[in-house]
Amino acid sequence: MPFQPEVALSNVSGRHASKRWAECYGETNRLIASLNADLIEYLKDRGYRAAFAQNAVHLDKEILMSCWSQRHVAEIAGLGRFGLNNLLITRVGSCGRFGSLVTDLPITPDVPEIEERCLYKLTGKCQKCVKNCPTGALTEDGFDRRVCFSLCQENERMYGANICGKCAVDIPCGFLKP
Ligand code: B12
Repeated sequence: MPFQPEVALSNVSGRHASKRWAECYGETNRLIASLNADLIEYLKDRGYRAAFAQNAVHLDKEILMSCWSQRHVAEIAGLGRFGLNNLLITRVGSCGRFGSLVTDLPITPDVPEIEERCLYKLTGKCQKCVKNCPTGALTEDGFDRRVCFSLCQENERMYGANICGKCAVDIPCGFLKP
């Protein structure tokens, strides 16, 4: 689910996230849950089993990981490739969010994509996401989830949402034309 470009634009400047970006975190969480509920009902009405991972939005605050990775599910489902920003870049970009569910509906599986979309991975240049990161959590060598989390917590104290998103906005792969 891509964000609207104006939501991304609101989050470009400053160390902290914009209020709009923070509001959209809650809005998209609710949207993902309601889309999942509708899809599950649709599939069940047609005789298939379906469910979503209840713990998918929760993270274990010790290890800062969830037991369900939406990004890995999306990668396996052929929706995109990981960028230097550590986000999955789909055909419409990396400034968006994912939801998923499991079902026994027989579907021909898609295959993971092979082509890179990250300019840095393609050309060795760009690194705009690294430059945008206010904490240095994101570097050419990788991503430090604890450092990222510390700024997400600053935003949580301001807005009640554990977010940041500077690595997803004002970058060439934020929004792509399919
Ligand atoms: C815990 C968590 C965080 C923590 C830790 C982040 C981290 N990356 O570790 C904190 C709070 C710091 C955080 C920050 C952010 N998060 Co967050 N977060 C999650 C959450 C709840 C769980 C992630 C998790 O633990 N997964 C399990 C581990 C094992 O997998 P992983 O984190 O996906 O990490 C793997 C990838 O980096 C992958 N990887 C990297 N390169 C490659 C290359 C290949 C080929 C492969 C196969 C894998 C791979 O390997 C990593 C380790 O195994 C997910 C929702 C979910 N349930 O998936 C959202 C989620 C990952 N977050 C998301 C977002 C948008 C953000 C933020 C932008 C904050 C914001 N909303 O403003 C930042 C971005 C940080 C970043 N650049 O990664 C989105 C990502 C969307 C996207 N386009 O990729 C998700 C999927 C939420 C959603 N429903 O859409 N987040």
